Amino acid sequence: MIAAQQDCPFTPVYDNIERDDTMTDSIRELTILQPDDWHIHLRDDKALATTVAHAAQSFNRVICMPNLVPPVKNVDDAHAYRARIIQQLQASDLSAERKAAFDPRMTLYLTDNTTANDIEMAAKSGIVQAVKLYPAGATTNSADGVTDINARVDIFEALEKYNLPLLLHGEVTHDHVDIFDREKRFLDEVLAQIIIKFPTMKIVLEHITTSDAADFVLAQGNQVAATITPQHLMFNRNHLLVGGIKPHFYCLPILKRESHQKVLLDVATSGNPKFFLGTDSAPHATDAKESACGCAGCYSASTALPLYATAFDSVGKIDKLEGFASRFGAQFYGLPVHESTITLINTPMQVPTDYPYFDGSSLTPLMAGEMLPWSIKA
Ligand code: OTD
Ligand code: ZN
Ligand code: ZN
Repeated sequence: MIAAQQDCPFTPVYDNIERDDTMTDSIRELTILQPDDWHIHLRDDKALATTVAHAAQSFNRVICMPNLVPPVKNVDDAHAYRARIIQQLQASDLSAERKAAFDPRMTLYLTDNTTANDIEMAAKSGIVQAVKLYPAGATTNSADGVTDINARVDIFEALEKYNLPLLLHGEVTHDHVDIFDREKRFLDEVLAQIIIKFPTMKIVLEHITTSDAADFVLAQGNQVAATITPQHLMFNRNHLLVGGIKPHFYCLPILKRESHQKVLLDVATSGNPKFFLGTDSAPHATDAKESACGCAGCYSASTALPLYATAFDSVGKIDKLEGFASRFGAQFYGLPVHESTITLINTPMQVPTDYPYFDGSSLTPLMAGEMLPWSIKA
């Protein structure tokens, strides 16, 4: 099915970025502290057989998004979901060392019915790392999200009190707002006011896609940070739309214009600890993406580090990868960095064209079949 790419003019990502070779040419290997993924969708049940093994290959901690059907709404749901993930981890053929290192951290899905008591229980649970706010209808499985954010002040008070971070899908969802403007409108119309009212609440603006979001985060105190995905560092809306619609680049928030991509690369590689790794790896079966109404989400769990390394190297900043991937997120969440390491090597790898998924379906990863200049050293 993906054969369409052969007919589709495809620009290798690093061709559209001005390359600065001055510092990377001498570096052939890069050993960094073991990284964490602060935003991932592992899904549930049979999907976990694929996604957990892929994530646990490279990441120690992963923050598991709660947009299951039904969502993870309270601490009991979170315990049960974590147990299903661990069961799949144990059943995988990963090494004993990787199994011991993998630590899925849970999130609660904030709804109109979440109570302050739910937040208190979450903060004391030891497994819930944060609470996720989806404006209702913003992305996949967000129908149970919050319909009126300003009506949830009791929850924000509880988050502040218990120092539990609020993770935001930062887009407004009104039908009349252009899809390319939805992130900026959320910052201006919603988030700015929330921050004024709750100045000490820890907030992560997830998967930022615009220079507006980068500037917004830079203008706030240290309690506000952002994650950035590999696709938003490597691609822009031309990759999605020029020469044919490429459904495997379709995710939400949607890819923006190249000027935004460049700013995201700038801040991600700047060494500023407000910006850290969150893949937003979001699996959908290949036929659900290659469809007249294709699902949103890019799958990157298995090749995330080579993807990020490629993006950082494309601007001569591979030396900034360790902070972004392995230090800044832990720092924000108040967790220790890991002692183990992982080595990337400047040896090309081919991204698999697909992976087996559940019930005979397949999963097409981001950049399926393409060559990446960086790989993980065996
Ligand atoms: N974006 N797809 C999904 C989630 C994310 O907004 C997100 O976090 C998904 O499939 O769960 C997507 O495009
Ligand atoms: Zn989101
Ligand atoms: Zn997500």
